[in-house]
Amino acid sequence: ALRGGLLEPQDSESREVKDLSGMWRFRVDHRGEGLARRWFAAPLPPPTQAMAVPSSYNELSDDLLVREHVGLVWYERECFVPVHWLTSRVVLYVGSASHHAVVWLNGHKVGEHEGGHLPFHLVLDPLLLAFGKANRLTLAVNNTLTQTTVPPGIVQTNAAGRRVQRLQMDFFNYAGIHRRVLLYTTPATYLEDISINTRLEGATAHLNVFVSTIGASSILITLQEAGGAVVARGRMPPDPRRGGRLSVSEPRLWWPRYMSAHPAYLYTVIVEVLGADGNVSDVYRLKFGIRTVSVRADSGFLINNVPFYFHGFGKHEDSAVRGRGLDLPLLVKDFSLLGWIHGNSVRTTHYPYSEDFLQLCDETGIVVVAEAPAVGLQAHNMIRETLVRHLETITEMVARDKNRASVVMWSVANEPDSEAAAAEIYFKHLATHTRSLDASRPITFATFKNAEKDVAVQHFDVIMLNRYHAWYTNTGQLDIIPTLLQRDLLTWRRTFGKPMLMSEYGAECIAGMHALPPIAFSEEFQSEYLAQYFEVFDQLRNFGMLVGEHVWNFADFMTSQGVTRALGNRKGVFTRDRQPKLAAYTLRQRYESLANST
Ligand code: GCB
Repeated sequence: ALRGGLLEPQDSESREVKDLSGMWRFRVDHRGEGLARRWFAAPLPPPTQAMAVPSSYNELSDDLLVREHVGLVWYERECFVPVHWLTSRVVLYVGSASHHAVVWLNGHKVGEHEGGHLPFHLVLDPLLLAFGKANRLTLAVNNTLTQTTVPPGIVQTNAAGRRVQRLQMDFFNYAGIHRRVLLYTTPATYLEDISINTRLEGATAHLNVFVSTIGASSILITLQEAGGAVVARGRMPPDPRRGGRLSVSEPRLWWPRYMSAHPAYLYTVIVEVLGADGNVSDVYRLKFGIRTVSVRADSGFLINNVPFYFHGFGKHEDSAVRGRGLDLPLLVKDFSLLGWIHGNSVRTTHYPYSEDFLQLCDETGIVVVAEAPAVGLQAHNMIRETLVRHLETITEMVARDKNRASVVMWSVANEPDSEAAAAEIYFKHLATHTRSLDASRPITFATFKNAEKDVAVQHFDVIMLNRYHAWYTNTGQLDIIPTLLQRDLLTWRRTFGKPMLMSEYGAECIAGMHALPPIAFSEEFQSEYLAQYFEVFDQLRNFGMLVGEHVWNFADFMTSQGVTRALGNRKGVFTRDRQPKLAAYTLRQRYESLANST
């Protein structure tokens, strides 16, 4: 279980960070022998190869058996630890290792973590560290998904005797070290975690600040404007339950883009932790946007008490060569395209995205529905063992992302079998747990089931619907979309009376294929397909029933092989290398007019 917080490592007066990204030594454990042969006890036995960290390893080899490997791979590198770190806590941060990782330092196991999309921090025992010398860091990373992992999958043995991973999700099971690996320090008296809740009362914002610290005598909190001016300051005792309060009159609010001429305003919260001697021991800075979120059945989704309409995308962390590896140029490109197309929101389908992604959302006013990595749960997966892991991954997601202004809603799952009897109690647990961690944000999950039979939606605040009328059924019959969609949405509305977000709709298009009249897989078809949904969206939006629309998908992405997937899923309005299809222009026109009408 998570202990302490998941504060992102940072440099400050009291902290140092060393980036271990780069080339590591790497070996695929084809025979599953590494653990028994104690590959961690000495440098990895040859043959090893160079491997880029961060990246997925799957697309970096010419060998199909590497791409489709199921099981362990090994990463190893040396790192120097400065002598002056002797007086600090030294912590290893791994941003994401898919799916399960075990870590050794100089041959000694220092920890492990399960879950491929959230970071873990391991405090390194000073007795195991060689200060002023080289240390050997070894990670064994396992990509196996089973019936009780989150997300679930099944491993089978094929006719050639090879293990193959069957997935319950429509994206490639990229694996490896996907985000940064860092060493960082904190002083012995330090900030472990911080949470800030915002309340708006007239023209005043009240920030309730809760911190957890180790060894502190008191804590100083300062709120700074972007320009550096101090607007509020307070001292609080080191009691994590009591918290302190900062009040700001006439604050500059964090607004989504298009809702204000100056969106995405961020203050800086500076936390200073004082030790027993009364001196400042630790300093940590948090960029923080002041905003509130609420949901009302009649008026929809409110940000700062003003109705907000989502127009954006489901996405993936996915690109050629790098797979799911953190790719800063790609992030910059994607945000440029989001701007070009006038999008204002993203759901982090189907797992938590990198801190870098969320930071850009905070800074540019892109609103986020943050999703847990629970995709494709079937009835037989909804058992205690899965639930424990599922709750834990939600705990970690909320711990990491709770202070993000851009994150306005938690999604606990995508397309579970929410008509199964087991889903009722299973999803009730998820809802109760998520609310207990964060009462300030609405909760949801994406359903692809029917209003009459869904037993899970009742426990949530917003209904997210994934719909593919005239694609997976009645393929090509564009004319049936308005009728079926309207009937469908009105049934959900009548049954639950909750705000709805169209969280997925879309059709495949192989860029460069054309057909007039429009038929499936052509640019014209995808474009026309999206347009068929717009009229119904507008009707329901005007009644406050629909709070947004997210196209599936922002860009083409890799999936496992199958006869319905030609080198992956082609529902992107951009290609995998981020060039626009015809549908991107259609969507741009709509999103621009939505942006102008807010
Ligand atoms: C869905 C899933 C998404 C798939 C998409 C599709 O409903 O949530 O992961 O990629 O449909 O294209 O079928």
